[in-house]
Amino acid sequence: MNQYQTPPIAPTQISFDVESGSMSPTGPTLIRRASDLKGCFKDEGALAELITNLNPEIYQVVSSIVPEVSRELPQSITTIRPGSVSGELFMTKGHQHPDPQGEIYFGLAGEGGVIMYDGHDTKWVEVQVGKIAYIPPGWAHRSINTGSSDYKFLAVYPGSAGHDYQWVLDHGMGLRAYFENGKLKLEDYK
Ligand code: PAN
Ligand code: ZN
Repeated sequence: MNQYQTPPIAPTQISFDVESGSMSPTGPTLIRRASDLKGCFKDEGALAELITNLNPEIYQVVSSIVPEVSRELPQSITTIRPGSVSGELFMTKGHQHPDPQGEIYFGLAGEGGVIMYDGHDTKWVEVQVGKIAYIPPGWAHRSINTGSSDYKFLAVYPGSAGHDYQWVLDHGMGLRAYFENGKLKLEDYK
């Protein structure tokens, strides 16, 4: 054991399966349904209707065994289902890292991207298969499925970064992503 291992994670191989969006050995899995995304979509009435009717899964996050603790480098695969609420594309809740540190997203399958917002400027970065989106420290981030199949990406982030969801509810994301006339349309948040 060396001085930095708290708790010790042995050097290890982690497999990821793009088809199922899973990792092995696997850590915690989180499923977020429509009811978990209150406050995210502009059309709150349409979201409420979706919750009453089906409350479908919007996305899931499968984590590896590497824990979210200081000096470790956890990873997770997010799978966002295709769909929209009144044209606003299915998305993750989005968060800010309270301990501002960089993060990378590797595109694994489908079509999507990430809205980043630092409280002043907002950026849209596509995340295709074979591309990496770099999220700098201090930029809140929210992922969007812009296609008609599952959109999957692998996230790698510092274990001490933390996740602040309230920041996005309080500040917004600068942009909203819609599917209109067969293509992606980004609009001011409002
Ligand atoms: C990602 C996200 C994941 C789900 O692993 O946590 O895509 O998005 P929300 O956390 O906003 O629900 C990441 O950015 N981790 O830091
Ligand atoms: Zn993050």
